[in-house]
Amino acid sequence: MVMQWYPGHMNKAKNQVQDRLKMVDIVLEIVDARLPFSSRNPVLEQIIDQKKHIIILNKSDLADPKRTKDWKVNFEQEGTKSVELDAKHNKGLGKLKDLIRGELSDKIAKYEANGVKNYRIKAMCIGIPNVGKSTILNRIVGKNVAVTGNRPGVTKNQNWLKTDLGIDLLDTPGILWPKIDDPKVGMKLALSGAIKDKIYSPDDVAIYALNFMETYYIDELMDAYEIDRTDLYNSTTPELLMNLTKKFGYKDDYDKASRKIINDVRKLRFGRITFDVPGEFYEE
Ligand SMILES: Nc1nc2c(ncn2[C@@H]2O[C@H](COP(=O)(O)OP(=O)(O)OP(=O)(O)O)[C@@H](O)[C@H]2O)c(=O)[nH]1
Ligand SMILES: [Mg+2]
Repeated sequence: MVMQWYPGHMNKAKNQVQDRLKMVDIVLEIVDARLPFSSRNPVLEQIIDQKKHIIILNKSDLADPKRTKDWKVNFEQEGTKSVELDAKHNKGLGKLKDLIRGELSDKIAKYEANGVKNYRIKAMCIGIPNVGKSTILNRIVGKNVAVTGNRPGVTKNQNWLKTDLGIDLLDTPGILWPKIDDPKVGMKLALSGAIKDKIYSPDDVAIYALNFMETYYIDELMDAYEIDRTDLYNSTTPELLMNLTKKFGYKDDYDKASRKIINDVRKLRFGRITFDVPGEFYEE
């Protein structure tokens, strides 16, 4: 399943990011902590390459804490500072603010040495849809000024938000890249909620999720759906989906069962799962 789209507004949004880049002092790249690799937009990465930037691993409340630590080390080794955040429950905000101020300390010192008063630092928030960009900015501002929602494509335009930290924050619409070549990346994006539900086929995504859990979170999978180990070993993943569909009482409605499984993943029925495994992307 190769997912392909390029709605006009995504193209426009990308150009807008490029335009604004000259004006800002720092870029805050927001990724989903459940998929810190797959939720990075390679097109945006290219654009921001030359700019000071940090990575925010948001939705860390949904991700596997051990893997989040591994990813932070991984980014650090690549030369990019990162911080984990749970914007929903407002956890990690202090560290984020310290990191932003720390990264901009040269700039701030320069303003102060030159006697510039009332200076404004400008930060731009970028990332794929639904990773929590607007929620994070609301947290930094301290009130709900940006519109948020649990679906991709909520923010339609760039908006400047003022904070009393002397920082102006630019909220931007989530941007996906034109063509997702790696089917696994597509599955993970669908699972996380970055892609509109009508674009992907739920059984492909559910089978991907079941297969991933069979490999990395087998106990959690068996517990949640009361699956016997022997049954699990004796069936292929598509067979497992068929068996579960019956077990849920959905007869042969695999779509309905698949949507339930996807929902269960999102609602932590199997605990906190991270779908990107550090190292997996560098093997040849
Ligand atoms: N569990 C959890 N949910 C979060 C977190 N941050 C944001 N959310 C939820 O994720 C959904 C999307 O948040 P938004 O802030 O609208 O995301 P966005 O990146 O601005 O999305 P677009 O504007 O569509 O690109 C909302 O339902 C938020 O409540 C978090 O740290 N943890
Ligand atoms: Mg938004």
